[in-house]
Amino acid sequence: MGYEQIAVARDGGVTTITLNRPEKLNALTAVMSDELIEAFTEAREDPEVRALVVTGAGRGFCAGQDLTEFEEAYRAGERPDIRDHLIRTYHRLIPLVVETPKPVIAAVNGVAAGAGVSLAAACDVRIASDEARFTQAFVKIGLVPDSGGTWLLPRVVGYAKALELSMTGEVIDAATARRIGLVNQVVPATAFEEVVAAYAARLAAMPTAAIAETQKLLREALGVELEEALRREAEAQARMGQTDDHLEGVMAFAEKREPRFEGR
Ligand code: LHQ
Repeated sequence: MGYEQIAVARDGGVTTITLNRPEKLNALTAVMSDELIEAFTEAREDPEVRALVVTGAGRGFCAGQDLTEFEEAYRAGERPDIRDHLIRTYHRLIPLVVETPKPVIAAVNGVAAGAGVSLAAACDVRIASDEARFTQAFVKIGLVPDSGGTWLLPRVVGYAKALELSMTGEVIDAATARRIGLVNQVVPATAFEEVVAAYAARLAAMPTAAIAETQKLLREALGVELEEALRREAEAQARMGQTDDHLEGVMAFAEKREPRFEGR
């Protein structure tokens, strides 16, 4: 389908979803949320898609909720219930990103604020341009972190840092984000697209069935006892042991050649 506020492109097994409101630093509207949900759903269901990249057009990654969507109502003296908006947008989008059974890379090209940080944190890997900045901006407008911010950020940077960033709304640069583990790597802006493309292609060539199971196991292991984690690992491993990719991996090792994985 044609999109208004995002762009979707395919290159081999990699789908790139670009937030496309550069003049507003890709602030999230209800329309953009719906389009992201549609694009993620399609990519999830398409067996040819083996890795995803989420990025922003222009100088921003995502400035969070488009505040003008609320401004008009506030000026008119209305106080719309934010909960309804959250349920209709982020409560559908964020779990969909987290649970996508394929590697999802946030290519954070520029500033990420509020729900933009949540969107990046919902991805599996974050690669930042050295021009990226991050702010848990919610507190600056008298709000609590939403869009999964209370759940995602502590899992990425730990409780203490998540709480500090959420209480201060401090803007941190890419190097600081790397130091606290908010991003996996920082790349000079001039090499950014090339590095992201190579990283995505590398992930797309991996045994993607095993990656899907790995994502789920790690995510769920944070909430279960060791015994239960061991049981789930064994169950998943029994399934993976039956895949063509497992056989191919072992054969390639024995034959001293590169494996050719097909995701099954
Ligand atoms: C924007 C935005 C934006 C609209 C930049 N909206 N236009 C959920 C439900 C309900 C309510 C509220 O929240 C939520 C979840 C959330 O995400 S809350 C957090 C919402 N986001 C923010 O509070 C961030 C607001 N933006 C900023 O603090 C700055 O723009 C950052 C730090 C992101 C970037 O600063 P600069 O690089 O100096 O850029 P800028 O401020 O000049 O922005 C460029 C343009 O983008 C500008 O428009 P203009 O027409 O004046 O050129 C901004 O108004 C627009 N823009 N963020 N969220």
